[in-house]
Amino acid sequence: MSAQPSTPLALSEFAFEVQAGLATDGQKTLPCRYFYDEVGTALFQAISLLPEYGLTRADDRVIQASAGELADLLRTPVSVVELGSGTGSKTHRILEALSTRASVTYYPIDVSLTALQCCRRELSDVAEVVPVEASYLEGVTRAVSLRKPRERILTLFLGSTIGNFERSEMPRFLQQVRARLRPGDALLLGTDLEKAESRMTLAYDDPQGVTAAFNLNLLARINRELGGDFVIRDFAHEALYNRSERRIEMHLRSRRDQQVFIRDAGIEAPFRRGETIWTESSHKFELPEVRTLAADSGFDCVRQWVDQEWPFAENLLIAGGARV
Ligand code: AVJ
Repeated sequence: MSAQPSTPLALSEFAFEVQAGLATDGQKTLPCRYFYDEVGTALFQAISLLPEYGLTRADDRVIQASAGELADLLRTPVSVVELGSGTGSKTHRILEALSTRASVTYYPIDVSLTALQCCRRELSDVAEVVPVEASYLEGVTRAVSLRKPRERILTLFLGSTIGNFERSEMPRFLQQVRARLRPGDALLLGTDLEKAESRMTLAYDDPQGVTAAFNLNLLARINRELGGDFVIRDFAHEALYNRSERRIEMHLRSRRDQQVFIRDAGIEAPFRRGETIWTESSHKFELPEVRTLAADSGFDCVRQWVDQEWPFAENLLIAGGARV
């Protein structure tokens, strides 16, 4: 009602999504992929070091422990395609395990050139790194078009990023990945598992406030890039566990009645005290559910490796039901 979308010029994708998410009478939302500007990427790296956020370390441990077996299961020469440009020890260990057989080509896919450059620096000692600056699905299309004869593709989708999708969108996304692969190609999928509620909520609301800073940075980014006038201290970070949907939801709650003007999105957004912007969902999984998700997407889940300290699974999916 009171928010007035006006589009004198073509809006950037960011401006368009901010307008769509905030100029509504219903639940306000912002897409979580906009967390990751330079500040947000640094804050996420800090989150992954917090004692309360065990997810990244668990992902890393399972990969260190399973990379050898993974390489044995895949046997034939492999090119690795990663959704998101992995850095550091996770991807390094996988490439290293695979490269004992034959030289490996590695295609990191990311929309951030900085992330891709960083990734090339860290991984070119174990693989030929071919960065692909594109969205995930476009990137997969491009990478598989460069496949050599008799070569198998291993796609990596780590860190439980799949958990940020709506549950109903997960099979659709994985089907689209599957459609670009051949029978016998593989997808290694990282999924955070459901655990005690207090552990989950603390992981997304750490006492040092790093996750709060990560969440609030989205408003600061709108101020920086779109000429917004958010007063950051007038919003509070919140993380709650939605039991029926089995997901952590992050919100930014308005501390008072206020109006926020965002120049480049062409809106003046009204907030009631207590109203929230829903910024992220992180779905949690059960092991059988991942096997069903795989089957619904045209994959066979042939192996699940689980971390005992922080329940997290690495799932090996094979396209088209072909045997490994
Ligand atoms: C990187 C998407 C897996 O959802 O747990 C961390 C992002 N959000 N703390 C997650 C995140 C809040 C993270 N992923």
